[in-house]
Amino acid sequence: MPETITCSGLITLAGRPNVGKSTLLNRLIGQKISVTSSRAQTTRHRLLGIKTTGQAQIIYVDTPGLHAHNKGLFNRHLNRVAGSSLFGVDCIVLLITSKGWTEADEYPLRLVSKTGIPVILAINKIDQLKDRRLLLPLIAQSNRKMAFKEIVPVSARTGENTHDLENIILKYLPEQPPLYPVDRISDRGERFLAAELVREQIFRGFQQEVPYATAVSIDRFERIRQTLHIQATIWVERDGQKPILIGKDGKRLKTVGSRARQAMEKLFDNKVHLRLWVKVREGWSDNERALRSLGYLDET
Ligand SMILES: Nc1nc2c(ncn2[C@@H]2O[C@H](COP(=O)(O)OP(=O)(O)O)[C@@H](O)[C@H]2O)c(=O)[nH]1
Ligand SMILES: [Mg+2]
Repeated sequence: MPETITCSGLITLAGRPNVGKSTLLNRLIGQKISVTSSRAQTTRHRLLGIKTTGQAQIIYVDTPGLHAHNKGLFNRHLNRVAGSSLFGVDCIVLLITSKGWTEADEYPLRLVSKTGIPVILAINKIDQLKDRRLLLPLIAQSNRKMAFKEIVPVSARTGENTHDLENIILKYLPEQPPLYPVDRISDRGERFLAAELVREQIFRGFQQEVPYATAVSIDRFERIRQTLHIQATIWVERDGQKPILIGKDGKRLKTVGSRARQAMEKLFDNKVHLRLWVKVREGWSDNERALRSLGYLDET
C-alpha cells in the first residue's frame, strides 16, 4: 500500500548562473530533467521537478540564473521568470559555490532576503574543495550575510549531502495533499523535455554565440510500436550559423543528434529515433512575437 502524502510544497532553487541549480535539481529528483552546461543561462524556462517520497511531495522550481545586468528583451525575460519564482513558495534554497561569495551572488542574495520566505543556503561544488576546513570560515561569513535557516555544504555532482538537504527541506513543507499526481517528475511534457535535451547538446558542443542564437521546436513526437519517433527543428538567427551547426559532412549535427538521442532514451526509457533539421529565423531572440510563438513568454 502506498503511503498517504500529507505534506507538499514549492521550493525554489535560486542563485547566479552556473552555481549548479539545474544539476542539483536533477540530483534531488534522481532523473535528468533539467539541462545543464558550463555556460551561463543554459536554463531558459521555469521548470518544476517533482519528488514524491514517503509522506511528502517536494516540488522544486528550477530557474534561469538571476543576473544584475540583464540587457535585451530575452535576458530581461529570463530575469522576470527567475524573479517571479521567488514569490509564493514555501522555502528558497540559495546556492553559492565552495569557492566563496562573489559579486554575482549579491544580487540573488538581496532578492531572496527581501521575500520574507525561509532561505536555506546550499554551498555547492564541495567536491572541488581541496581542504574541507575552508568551509568553516565560509559558513561563518555566510551567517553574517543573512539569517539563513540552515547552511548545507553539498555536491550536486557527486550527490554528497544532498540527502541531508532534502531532509531539511522536508521541514518547510506545509501540510496539504499532493499538488501533482505521485508519478509525475515534472510539470513539463515529454515534448518540452525532448526539445531541452537537444538544446543542451548545442550548449555543450558549440562556442560563443551559437547556443544563445538557437531555439528548438519539436515537430513530431510519436510512439510507433516500441520506438519513439521524434523530429525537431533547431532554429538559428542567421544564415551563417547554419553551416556551423551542421558541420563538415553534417558531422557536428550528427553528434548533437546522437547524444541527445541517448539522453532521451534514458529519460523516456524507450528506444528513440531522432531526426534534426536546422532552419533560419532571423533575429528571433529580439523579436517578441517569435519568443511568444516558441513558448518563451507565457511563463510569468
Ligand atoms: N564540480 C562540480 N561541478 C558542478 C556541481 N554542480 C554543478 N556543476 C557544474 O557547474 C556547471 C553549471 O551547472 P548548472 O547546473 O547548469 O548551473 P545553473 O546555471 O545554476 O543551473 C555545469 O558544468 C555543472 O556540471 C558540483 O557539485 N561539482
Ligand atoms: Mg540551470
